[in-house]
Amino acid sequence: MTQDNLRDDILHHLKFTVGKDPGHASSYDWRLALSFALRDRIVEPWFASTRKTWKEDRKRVFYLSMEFLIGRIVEDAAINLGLQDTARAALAELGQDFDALADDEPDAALGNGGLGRLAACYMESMATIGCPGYGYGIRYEHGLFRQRFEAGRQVETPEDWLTQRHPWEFERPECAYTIGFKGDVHEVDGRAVWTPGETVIASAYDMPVVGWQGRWANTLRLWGAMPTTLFDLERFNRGDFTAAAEPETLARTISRVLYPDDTTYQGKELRLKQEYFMASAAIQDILRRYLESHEDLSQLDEHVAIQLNDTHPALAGPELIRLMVDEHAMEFDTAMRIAQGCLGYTNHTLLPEALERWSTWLMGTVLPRHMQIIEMIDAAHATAHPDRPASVAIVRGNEVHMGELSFIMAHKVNGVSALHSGLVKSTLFHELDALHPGRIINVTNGITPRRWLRLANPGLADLISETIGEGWEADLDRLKGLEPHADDAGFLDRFMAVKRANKAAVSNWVSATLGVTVSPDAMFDVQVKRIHEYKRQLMNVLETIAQWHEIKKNPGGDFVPRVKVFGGKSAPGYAVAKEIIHLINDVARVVNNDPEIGDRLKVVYPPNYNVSMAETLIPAADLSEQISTAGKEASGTGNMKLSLNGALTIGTLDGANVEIREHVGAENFFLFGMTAEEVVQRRKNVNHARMAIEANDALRDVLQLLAEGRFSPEQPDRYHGIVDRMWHHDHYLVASDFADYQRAQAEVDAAFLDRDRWARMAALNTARMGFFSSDRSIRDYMRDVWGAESAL
Ligand code: H53
Repeated sequence: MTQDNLRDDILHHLKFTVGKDPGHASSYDWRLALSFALRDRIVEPWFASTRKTWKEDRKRVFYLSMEFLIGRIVEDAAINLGLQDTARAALAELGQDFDALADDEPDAALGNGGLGRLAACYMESMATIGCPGYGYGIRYEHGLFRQRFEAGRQVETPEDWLTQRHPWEFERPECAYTIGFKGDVHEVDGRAVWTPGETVIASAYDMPVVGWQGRWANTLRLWGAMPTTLFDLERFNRGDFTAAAEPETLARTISRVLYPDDTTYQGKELRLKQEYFMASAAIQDILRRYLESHEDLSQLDEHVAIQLNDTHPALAGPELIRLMVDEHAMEFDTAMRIAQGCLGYTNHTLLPEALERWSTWLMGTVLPRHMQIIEMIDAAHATAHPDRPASVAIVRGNEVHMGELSFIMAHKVNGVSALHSGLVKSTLFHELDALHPGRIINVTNGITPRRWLRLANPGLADLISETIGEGWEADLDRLKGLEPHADDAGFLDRFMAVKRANKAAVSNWVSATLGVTVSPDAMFDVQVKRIHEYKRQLMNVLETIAQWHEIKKNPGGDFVPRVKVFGGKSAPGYAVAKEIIHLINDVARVVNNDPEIGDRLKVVYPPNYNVSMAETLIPAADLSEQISTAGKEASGTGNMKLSLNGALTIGTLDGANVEIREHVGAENFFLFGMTAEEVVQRRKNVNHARMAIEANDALRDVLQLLAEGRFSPEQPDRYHGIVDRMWHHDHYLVASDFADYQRAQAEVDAAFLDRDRWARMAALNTARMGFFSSDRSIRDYMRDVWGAESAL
């Protein structure tokens, strides 16, 4: 692919696909033309991959997820095709700037946070490895809301990525399935017949996902909902315009919006419909594909692996059984065995508020046949395990428990980090584990190094290639080759020069967008993730206040300059998280405008943290805050991105932090806080918070400042709720971990002052993160769960 070819293709698409004259084309037009030209290059490997999988009758993996947090696509595609430099040069000839066009692309924000981004990394890794795979999800018209701050408060506005043309999708109107809801079930000749009361159509939209070096491409198939009944012309002609459009409105509601809750469960009927809509469309599509080349479904589990990304797609199990039994006349027991052979279930949380449960009434109303099948699954399990405790039943207390359903329907259940998988075994599914030893396994999460290093941090990526040679992007263990250079002053200078340049770029951006000046020589201390009590952004901001207070008490003192960077959204209905956001913004306003503080402390909180912002902030971080209450963060993946990009972690022994610390070395990680067991013990002391606060003058002062309204003079009682909860309902043990957190922060300061030591530690973090490539995670799944092989 030469520069001339690509230039001509871009011009061709600008003219014939976008319909614009170069003289009048906007950045948007040029970006579309570039996208189409790159997309053309994916189509060949995409077809070739499908043909090969088909011809060799390979086992295929279907990854079902309600979220795919893809982010931008153009640059990622260019990089994986090896065409980034060519595209840059071709565009330059046309008077266009590649980076500006890449920046023009809206994020595909079809996810909330970690779980959705993980699904996107896994799609990319499957394509890189050549694992024949399909992603199934929903084509939400509105992805995750946009976040703005108004007087420091989070305000949500709708996200509308699809108001622009989406050049990466292929519409497949011919690939459509009917999805039923409600109605009733009758018996006809001894067979159950479900007559749905409502139906919608699931219509497919395909996105090719190309792997590193364009050797393989898989499909991400997203379903859009359409009405089954056409527009009611008769009603329209009678003048009843709203009623005429009613079926359409009803149907489209299903794929209208992404639920903005991360790790909380809401129990809304529309959400249940969305989950079934996706699961049913996926299963119908899987069976249709399979039956194109096989006689019947008896060997399905030898050719098909279906992964449930959390319980959200769990209805795939009952739906698969329903289709095998009701439509393909299979015996229930056989259908159950085959379904279990196909299904794997990934658990992503132990938080009780995140575990999905549906009232039997709602399930029975919305999906009457599935409710029967769920009861049959439960009964079959009870029969097979006559001594099973009542607490493992799927249906109990008038609720359907989706965790138990997923566990029982799957042949493998996995947690997402070693610590989390251990806790899944010893707590959440303790009794089921005893009945099914060996079913629970661990697959530690991973991240794709193509997006999170090659794309996000080209300076560091180039330095790595110059130092250890090309090819580490697809074999991340090779980063180990950097280790000997951690003692080479010349290398460390270059390593830190890259970091400095990334920080300078962020500081320019912060100054342009937020009007806050930050020095690139200060330590960039970054906490970016969803706002949640268990992630303890509150502990970070309280420590920030303590630091401000220290400087105020000793204005002539020496302090290591820090920029506290926060990023993240709260669920719209999560009041406590929204108070924390407000507090961070109030603290930022006071601290940043305090002339006595100067460069020694700044707080920045750019609104609307998303994948593209992560790509900017992560390469500029010196310190990575991974400070969740131990036992609460299942894995974390931001922790991996930051460490890979040379940030040192201050963190608790939670989720994948444990394994990161083992890999990078305890001496290159700032550990603090209670362990998961200590957390459980500590909570038994009802006075834990009061005792911790009374023993810590700095924390007491901070709470006093908050109580006095020092950060909200216009409304002095604004943070009384936070102060009160700190004293009396500190469920996530902020107070109990605070002193040790401060101790660790002081160690961070000391290490940062020793520039050489810091550089060495940072470089060793990058060098030792190979294990956390999502390629390794996908290989683990292929071997331990899916029984699938690479087709490359
Ligand atoms: O999944 C990530 C983990 C992270 C965990 C997150 C998650 C969601 O984003 C949403 C729902 C849910 O149950 C869990 O909180 O720790 O890294 C990917 O496994």
